[in-house]
Amino acid sequence: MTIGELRHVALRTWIEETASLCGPADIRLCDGSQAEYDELCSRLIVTGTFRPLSRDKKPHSFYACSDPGDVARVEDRTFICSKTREAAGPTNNWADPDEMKRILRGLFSGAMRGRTMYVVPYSMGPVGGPLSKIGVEITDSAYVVANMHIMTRVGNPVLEALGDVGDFVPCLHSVGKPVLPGQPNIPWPCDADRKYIVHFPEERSIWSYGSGYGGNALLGKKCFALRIATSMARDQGWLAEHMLILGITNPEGRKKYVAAAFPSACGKTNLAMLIPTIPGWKVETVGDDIAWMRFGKDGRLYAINPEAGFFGVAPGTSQSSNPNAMASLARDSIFTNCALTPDGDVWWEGIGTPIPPGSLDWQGAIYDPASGKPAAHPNARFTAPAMACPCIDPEWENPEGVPISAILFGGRRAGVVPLVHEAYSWPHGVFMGSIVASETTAAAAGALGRLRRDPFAMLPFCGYNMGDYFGHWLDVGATPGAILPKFFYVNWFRKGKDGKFLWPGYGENSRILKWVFERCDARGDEGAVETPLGLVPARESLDVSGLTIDAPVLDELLSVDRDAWLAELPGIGEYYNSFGEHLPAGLRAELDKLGERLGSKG
Ligand code: GTP
Ligand code: SPV
Ligand code: MN
Repeated sequence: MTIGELRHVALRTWIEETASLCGPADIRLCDGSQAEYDELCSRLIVTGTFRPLSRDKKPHSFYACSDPGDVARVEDRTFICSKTREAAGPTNNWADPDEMKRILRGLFSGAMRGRTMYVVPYSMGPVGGPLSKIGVEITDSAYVVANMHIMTRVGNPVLEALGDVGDFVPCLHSVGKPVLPGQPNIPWPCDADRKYIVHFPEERSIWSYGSGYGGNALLGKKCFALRIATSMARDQGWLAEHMLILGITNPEGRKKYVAAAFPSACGKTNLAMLIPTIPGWKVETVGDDIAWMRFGKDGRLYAINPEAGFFGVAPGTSQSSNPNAMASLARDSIFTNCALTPDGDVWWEGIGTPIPPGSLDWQGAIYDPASGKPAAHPNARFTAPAMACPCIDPEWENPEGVPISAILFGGRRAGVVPLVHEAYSWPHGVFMGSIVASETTAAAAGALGRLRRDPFAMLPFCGYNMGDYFGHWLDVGATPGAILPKFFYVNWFRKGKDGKFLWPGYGENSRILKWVFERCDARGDEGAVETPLGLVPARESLDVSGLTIDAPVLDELLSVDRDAWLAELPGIGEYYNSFGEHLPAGLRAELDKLGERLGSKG
């Protein structure tokens, strides 16, 4: 189909206006076919963006190195341009929408000269499903289109579902590097010093300029499925969350679904694909990064994974830590900022084997182990099809979603937060989510290991005032007739005095999932012990059979440090004050209750 043949007038008009603004050499409407994907990959080999990996090692897969100035999400260049600053709230960068449009029009003017402008219709969620939504990304990056092919459902079926008048989110993207006459094309074009990742929540549109990397450029992911979707979800009474979704089956064959919100690079992909170390239990993956949830007719909360692939952290992924991820990326995948071995395979720190001599680092230079630098960038990523995951859940593409029994929050926290605790109520769970604090990771540009509040793991992803977002969660819990999931807060990252993790993590996290599973069926505080923070496992209810862990270590992991929590209270109070009148009274009340349970004098 050509652009002129498109029957959707608003879509055709937007494409034509964008083309006249950006001035591309040609326009291509993507059909989503395998032939199109293969052709894109061939083009990317010509520009030096892709190097094919060895057919014996990783069939039909490619290695890409980014510009060193374009390696992660850029939170300080990400904007929520609602009409008022207040609507964006204190946690987002705000700019006046008219002023921002003026800046963006200037940047996009002629930005695609000498390039192909790709028009990519895509669906977040199974095409045509009741919870699914359509976006159209216009981009001048073939790398982005190839990744969108894996990460979302793209092409003709989406256009059909869109029909003549359907709603879509316009997502405009340019790497900001026109190819001028006589200039060679470069492998990773970008405008590293002038990035703008901009959202217009009222208009429900996205403009992204200057970056070709991950969440900055694959606009279906964080920009649409979280920032724009949160604002849709608030208006329409559902939830768009930075959560994995997994199914867990007990030895009797009973199954429950669990969603979990952990900040970027804090273990969602690993938990979603976990292989239980406890006999007879099974975990299956619905999604590893994003959940869209709404109540079903039976009153339960149903979740879909809006994505179709995994954009996973490569370093630390190995046959022993996450064999299911290793199988997912065994073929048909794209690897960005990994190292390349002389025999045409990829490598990264923590893959489990030493780096072969003569490997290239993430910049394509011969790797020198004596340099002390990592060979793969810490935010190196694989883009792999979800379908290829050996433990993909049979229901993962059910357009109605799967019923959620428990919601987990978590973060990277060396101290203070116990291995697991359960909320006393829905408002208490919302309180827990609101105070999540985590050490920053390489997933975003900026300082590493800095402790910050990352409420609901949504700090960089909430498209409106975070105080109102907390209120929306409280409202959802008050839905008449709702059968509510239970809330838990986990921390795999508590460290001992020696600086080492106290908990082995990964597959051993199944022990915590088992307790969560059993708590969902339990009456009252069966299997649990009350603490000021919430319910922690009664020692005999946490299955540690076959695990070598010293009793004092387990005590420390499950302990609630009253003094440390008393010391946290003023900081939480100040943090809450930053939301002003947007902080729901119900959360202030939960903070007061925590203070009372801790025995604080006020
Ligand atoms: P995003 O894709 O950025 O949203 O990240 P994610 O939340 O999916 O994180 P992922 O599962 O990719 O894990 C990130 C890092 O945490 C990797 O280096 C993992 O090896 C490490 N990790 C994951 N689970 C555990 C765990 O249970 N214990 C410890 N110590 N590390 C873990
Ligand atoms: C994250 O940072 O949470 C990611 C990677 O999942 S990105 O798609 O780049 O946002
Ligand atoms: Mn993520």
